[in-house]
Amino acid sequence: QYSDPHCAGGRSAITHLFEWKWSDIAQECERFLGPYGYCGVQISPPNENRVVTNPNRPWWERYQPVSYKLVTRSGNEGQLKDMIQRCNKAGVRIYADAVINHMTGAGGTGYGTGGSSYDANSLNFPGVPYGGNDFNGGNECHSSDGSIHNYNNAEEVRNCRLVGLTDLKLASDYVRGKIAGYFNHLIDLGIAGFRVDAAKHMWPGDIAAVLSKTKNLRSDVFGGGKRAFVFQEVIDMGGSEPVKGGQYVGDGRVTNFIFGAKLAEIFRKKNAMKYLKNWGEGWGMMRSDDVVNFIDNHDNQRGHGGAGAVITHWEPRPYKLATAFMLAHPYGFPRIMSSYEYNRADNTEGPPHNGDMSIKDVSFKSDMSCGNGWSCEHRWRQIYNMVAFRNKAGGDGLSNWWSGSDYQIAFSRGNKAFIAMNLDGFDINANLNTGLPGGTYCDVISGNLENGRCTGKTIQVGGDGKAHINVGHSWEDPMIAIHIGARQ
Ligand code: ARE
Ligand code: CA
Repeated sequence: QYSDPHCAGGRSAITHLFEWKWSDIAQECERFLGPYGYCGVQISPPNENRVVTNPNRPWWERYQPVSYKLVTRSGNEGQLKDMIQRCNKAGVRIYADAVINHMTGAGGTGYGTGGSSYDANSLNFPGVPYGGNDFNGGNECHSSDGSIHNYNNAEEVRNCRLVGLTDLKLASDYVRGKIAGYFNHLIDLGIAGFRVDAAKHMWPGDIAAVLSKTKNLRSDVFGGGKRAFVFQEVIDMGGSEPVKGGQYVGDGRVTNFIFGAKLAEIFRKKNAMKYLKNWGEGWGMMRSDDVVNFIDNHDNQRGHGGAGAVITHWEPRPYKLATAFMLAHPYGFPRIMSSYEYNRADNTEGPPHNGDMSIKDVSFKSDMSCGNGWSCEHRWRQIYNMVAFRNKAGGDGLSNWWSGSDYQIAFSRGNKAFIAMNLDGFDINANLNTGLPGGTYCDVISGNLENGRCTGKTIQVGGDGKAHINVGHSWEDPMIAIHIGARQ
C-alpha cells in the first residue's frame, strides 16, 4: 500500500539532495533530473527546526523540529510549493524527510528557523502546539535518565529519548493528528511520500495509525486513490537487536543498511565479487519490494548513525563501481546520495554557506559537474548513465551471469542491458553473451551517446548476442556498461 514510489514513466531511482535549497532543487528537476531520468528526490526536512549556534549551524540541527511550519534554511513554504509543482511537471517526485519521533534536544530554550519559540525544559512547543502531555516520560520510559542506552530493550528504544531528543508520545491521538496534519499539508502541496526518520524509535502500530489519518496523494498529479510512498529509517544490521526492519514492512519500505555495508566489503576486496551471484534476498536481505537501497547515506558517510564502514564519494573509484552495481542489479529500489564537501575532521559541518550562514547556490561547470562545494554524485556520468541503464532494463531479471575470477563479473538484464566489472589484477578479455540484439553500443561508463556518436568506447555485439568484452584492470573505471538506449 505504501511501497510504491510513484515514479513517472519507467523511472527507477531517486537521489537525496542533502541540504539543497528548494529553489535549486526546482531548477535541478527541470534542467537535469527530469531529462536524465531520475524518478525523484529525497529532500532535507522541510519543517521548522531549532537554530543551533554552537557548533554554528550544523547539518544535524534539521533533525530537531520546533514546529511543522514549512520554513527552513532550504526555503519557505512558497518556495517549497513552487519546487514541488515544477518537479512534478518535470516528472520528478519529491519525498520529504519526516522527523516525527521527537522535537528538540532536552533542555534549553530558543527559536526555530520560522521564528517559533520553544522551551525544551518545560516541553513547550507553541508553534505546533505540543505541551508536556504530548511526550513520553516516566510512565512510558524506564531508563535511568530518560534516554536510550540499551538497544536490546525494544521498549526503551521506542519510548525513551534518542540521543536526548524529547520523545513524542505517538500513542496519543492528539500527537498522531498533528503529525498527520503536517503530512496532509505536504500532500496538498503535491509531495509523493516520506522518509520516516528514526522509525526504529517508534512502534510500527503508531506509524500505521498516523498513516491511516493521511489523505490520498493529489489525484491531478498521481491519479486517483494513490497512497504516499513511505520508507522508514530502521538500522537493522541483522544482529541481536530486537527491533528488526521486517517489523515495519506493513507501513511501507525500510532502508536496507546491510546493502551498503556488504557492498563495501566486496568493493574494498575483502569479500569476493563472484559471490554477488545470488545478491539480494539470497543474502538474507528483505524482499525486493520492501527495501530502499543505498551505498551510503548522510549519517554513515560522516561516521554518524553506526551501521558499519561504507564507501563514499571520498573514494570515487570503488564508489562508482558499487553504485553502478546497485543500479544495474534488479534487487530493490535505489537511492543515490548527493553530498557536499566538508572537512572530514568535523562531522558537524553544515552545507556550503554564505557569510550570513544562508545556504550557497549550487553552481555548475562545463562538464556538468557541480561547484561551490557541492559534490553532486547524481551528476557523475558513471552514475547518471547507470540510472538510464536501470530505466531501460525495466522489469527484466538478471541473466547471463558470468564470473571469470574472484573479482571479475558480468551479467545482463534480459535483452536490454549488460555490464562487466573487474577488480582483479588482470584484464577481462572474453567472448561473453550480452543478451543484446546485434549492433554497435556506446559504453556509457566511459562516454555518452551524443548526436548518434559515442564519446567513449564502443562495443560490437554480434547477431548471436555475443561480444568481445575487454575491461582493463588498471582503468580508472574498470567496468563497461551497454544498453538498448545507447546504440549507435
Ligand atoms: C545532536 C547531537 C547530540 C545531542 C542531540 C540532542 O549530535 O550530541 O545529544 O543533538 O541535543 C542527527 C545526528 C545526531 C544529532 C541529531 C539531532 O546524527 O548527532 O544529535 O541529528 O540534531 C540511531 C538511530 C537512527 C539515527 C542515528 C543517528 O536509530 O534513527 O542514531 N538516524 C536518524 C537520522 C540522523 C538524526 C536522527 C535520526 C535524529 O538519519 O541524521 O540524528 O533525528 C546502532 C543502532 C542504531 C543507532 C546507531 C547510532 O547502530 O543500531 O539504531 O542509530 O547505533 O547510535
Ligand atoms: Ca520514540
